[in-house]
This record gives sequence, structure tokens and C-alpha cells, in this order.
Amino acid sequence: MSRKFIVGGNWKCNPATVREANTLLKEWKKALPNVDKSKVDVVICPPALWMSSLNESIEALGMSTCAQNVGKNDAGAFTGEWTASNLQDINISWTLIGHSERRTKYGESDADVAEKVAKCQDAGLNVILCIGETLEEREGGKTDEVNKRQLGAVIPKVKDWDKIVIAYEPVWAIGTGKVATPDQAEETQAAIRAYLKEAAGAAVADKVRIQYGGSVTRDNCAELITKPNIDGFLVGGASLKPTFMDIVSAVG
Ligand code: G2H
Repeated sequence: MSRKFIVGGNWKCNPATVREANTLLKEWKKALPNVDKSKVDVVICPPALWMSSLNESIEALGMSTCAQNVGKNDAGAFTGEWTASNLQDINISWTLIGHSERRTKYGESDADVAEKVAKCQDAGLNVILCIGETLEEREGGKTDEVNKRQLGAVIPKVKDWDKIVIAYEPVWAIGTGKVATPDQAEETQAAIRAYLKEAAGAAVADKVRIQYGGSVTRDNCAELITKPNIDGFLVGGASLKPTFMDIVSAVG
């Protein structure tokens, strides 16, 4: 099966102002003619405060807006949270879940991630599920074990695999400028797909898109995307630049 590529731009807590964000979107518009939308989906993850106000401009570019996180509860006394249904209500149909910064800096466990995925499935929300190992885990030969554990926690919660994209993001490559080599990324993503086949069946393994994330730039993306198990990218720092569109057009 041929899988449609998908590129995400995860702005994290950037840029400093919504004005800068709008300027960036205007810059991207100039490069749109270079992108073949039939080959690549593009989702943009702005800071939560701006999701609503930027959604129209993002959609006008033929892209989708994606939250960077979502709560694991329904509506209630959860200060600072928002629910999967809240996202649907404001016409945001995507969210990241389990980014390593959420796991390491905010203590999100595999069980938390699984509960969030379950809420998104109930609400019909598309999820980019982030998994990946630390440097210590890679050096200890535990890469595949960690990815299986993080993914394995979520698999029982998934009823609709069409709404799941996996982002493999080795923690040691995130924001460090130290990108995984194409062979390293391919080897690990092939192992993730093999595990999906074992745990969820061949049809699921065949159709689920697996992005690579971690210091992707316009200079290293072309070689990475030649690998059969890399179906796109989740891009952080490089998605805050006008040249993000070079990455999108290299894929699509
Ligand atoms: C990994 C990635 C985006 P960066 O967090 O999810 O960030 O491309 O800056 O390494």
C-alpha cells in the first residue's frame, strides 16, 4: 500500500507573538505552488492560545491545525486543561500526544498517553502519537523495547487506526542538531511497523503512517524521505522558518 506523506510543524512555545506567526504563514503562502497537496498532508501545531485565531489562515494554505497536547479527562475541574471534545468544538481535528517534552518535563506516563488517545478516539480526533528512546536507552540497546512499550500501551485503546499517525522521535535527536542517520531512522521505524503487524495486524501495519522527528532540516530531509518506512516528518525548530516549505515540497 502506498501511504500519503505527512509533515507536521511543531512550533512548541514559539514564536514570541501571534504577529510573527501570521508573518510566517504569509511567507509560506509564497511557496505553495511548489507543493503537491495530493502527495502530502501538512499539519501545523501552534501554541494553544492561537489555535483558533490561526486556524483559518492555516486552512487557507491547505494545511490543518493540530494541538500540541490534550487533556486525558472529560470536562470538569481540571484547571489549565482542555478536552478532546473542546478541540472538535473549535474545529481543530488533530492533536499531538506523548511528545517527549510532555513525557519528560511534565511527567506524562504511558498510561496517561493511552488515556488521552482513548479520549481522542471517542471524539473522532486525529492523533500524532510521539514515541522514542533516550540516548541512554539507545546506547543500552533498548530502542525497540522502549518503542514497543510506549506504543503497546496505546494499542488496546485504538478502534480507528485511520486516525493515528506515529511520530518516531529519538529524544537524543530532538532540538540537538543531531539527526538520526537515514539508516538508523529506517531500521527503527521498520521495527515499529513490524511490531504493529504483530500487535494490530498486517493491514494496520501497512496503512499507519510513521513520521521521523528530531532535528529535521531542509538539508537532511531529502535523504531521509527516500526510506520506505519514513512517511514524513515532525519538524520543530525548522518549522519556524520560511524554509519549512522546502521540507514540505521535498516530500510532496
Ligand atoms: C522534535 C522536533 C519536533 P526539532 O521535538 O517535534 O523538534 O525538529 O526541533 O528537533
